[in-house]
Amino acid sequence: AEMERTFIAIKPDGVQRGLIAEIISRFERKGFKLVAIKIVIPSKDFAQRHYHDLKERPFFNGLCDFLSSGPVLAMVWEGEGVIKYGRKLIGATDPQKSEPGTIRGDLAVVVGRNIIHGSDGPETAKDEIKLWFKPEELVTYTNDAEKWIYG
Ligand code: YYY
Ligand code: MG
Repeated sequence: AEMERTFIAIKPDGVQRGLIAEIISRFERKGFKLVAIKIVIPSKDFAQRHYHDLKERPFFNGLCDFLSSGPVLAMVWEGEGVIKYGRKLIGATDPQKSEPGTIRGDLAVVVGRNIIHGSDGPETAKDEIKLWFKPEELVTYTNDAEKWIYG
């Protein structure tokens, strides 16, 4: 299997709304493997670094204020195709456009409170994992279910 890792974060709205278990469950049931997890309140400076690609956008300041407004559940998930498929599980950025069955489609209503972040490609996944986690926080292990998930 061609294993990849992606950075997934439940934003302060998802944490406050009690959606941690619901969201983790969707990645876990799919067959992806959790290799890092922690809860943190990011500083505004850290939020700006996380969203640096968006610094010219009009919503950048509000977005960074929001991300640093409370606890964020930061995770790394591993699996074949997890970067792209993780984005599929999450759904479109604007929950008004996310399909039912996706995390944002089922659980969020407006773009400014869309409850979850997921890396959008291999390069950002690498950068975001490095920003949020120390190498020793990533756990490499074999899950016995893998032979049933991948054959
Ligand atoms: O990767 P994703 O989270 O789906 O969207 P991005 O285009 O990277 O934007 C990051 C974040 O910014 C988005 O999840 C909500 C917020 N945002 C916004 O508040 N208003 C917009 N018009 C676009 C994005
Ligand atoms: Mg993005």
